[in-house]
Amino acid sequence: MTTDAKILSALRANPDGVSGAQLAEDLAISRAAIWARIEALRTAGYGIEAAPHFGYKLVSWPDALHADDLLARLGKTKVIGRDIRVFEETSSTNDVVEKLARDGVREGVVVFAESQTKGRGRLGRKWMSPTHKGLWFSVLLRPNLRPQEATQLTVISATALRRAIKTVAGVRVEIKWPNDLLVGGKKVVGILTEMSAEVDRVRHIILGIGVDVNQDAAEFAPELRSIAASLKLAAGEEICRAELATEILRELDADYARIGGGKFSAVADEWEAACVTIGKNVTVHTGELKFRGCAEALDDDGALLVRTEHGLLERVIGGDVILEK
Ligand code: BT5
Repeated sequence: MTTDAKILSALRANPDGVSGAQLAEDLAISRAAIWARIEALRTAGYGIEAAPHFGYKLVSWPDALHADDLLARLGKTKVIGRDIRVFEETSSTNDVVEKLARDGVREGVVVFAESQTKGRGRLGRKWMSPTHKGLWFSVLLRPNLRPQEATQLTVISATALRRAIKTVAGVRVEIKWPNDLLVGGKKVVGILTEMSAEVDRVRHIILGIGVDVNQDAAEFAPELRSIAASLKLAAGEEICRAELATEILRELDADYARIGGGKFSAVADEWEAACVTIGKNVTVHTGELKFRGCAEALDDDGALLVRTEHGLLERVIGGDVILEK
């Protein structure tokens, strides 16, 4: 952890205040150095009061993502969030993480951007990422999985996001296979899983996650207004993005450990219970193929099992699934 993260962590752990002398001792640096870092944090928008007897006290924080703040809020995780980086603007956080992956950075690094100029969905679609309104981030993973098991990671992302959103925003979201979270039928989260693999082994996976957090209805592009929503619109109040971000990473880390521990089936059960796709008539588009059927269940590796109109059971591992009304 950096010095700033340690200071923020200590301030959060001591809501009544902590003295400069105590901070200096705990962090093994001078009081002057503590004072300099407190000034820098104030410049970054943190409201830190200095009271004669209680020392420093954190009274407010900016609506901005700050790597040190996220690390301090998150505390220790097994893998995901050991390293967090925040950019004010990038093309796509998936591209930034792809580069880190090629440079050999270890798994668990998370890259957030306050806005993306080339945020993308699947199949080259655009993902709107307005500044400071959502969580636009990507996670690098190097799981011990076969390529055909990669869908498991989209599945755990959905369950982790669902729990975190319930805890922080109090909003119950539904899952639509494979990568959407919906509120009242409108999309609030999209997940883009990109993989680099050999024939029988995943090299790395990049989980790209977009969460619409604090947009008002008018802030969505006209073409998205009937299909997209934000958590603020669903909850009726502004959501603290830093708090939501850290809760998501905490839950994701827990579910990732469940996969590593061979407990994917438990996650799959939770996923199925929250999934609006199961039991519905659907139209599936995969590449050139298009067929209709009934979504019956999730397979062991995360694939969707669809019983076609002709009675065949098809395993769907990608593409688009449209729910029939
Ligand atoms: C997705 O694709 O839903 C995956 C979105 C992943 C976005 C994250 S943000 C961080 C990381 N970096 C990236 O560059 N991407 C990831 P798909 O299922 O193809 O859905 C795309 C469609 O969703 C678009 O064609 C629009 O109709 C709609 N859409 C675009 N922006 C949206 C938004 N902000 N909220 C809801 N729907 C949106």
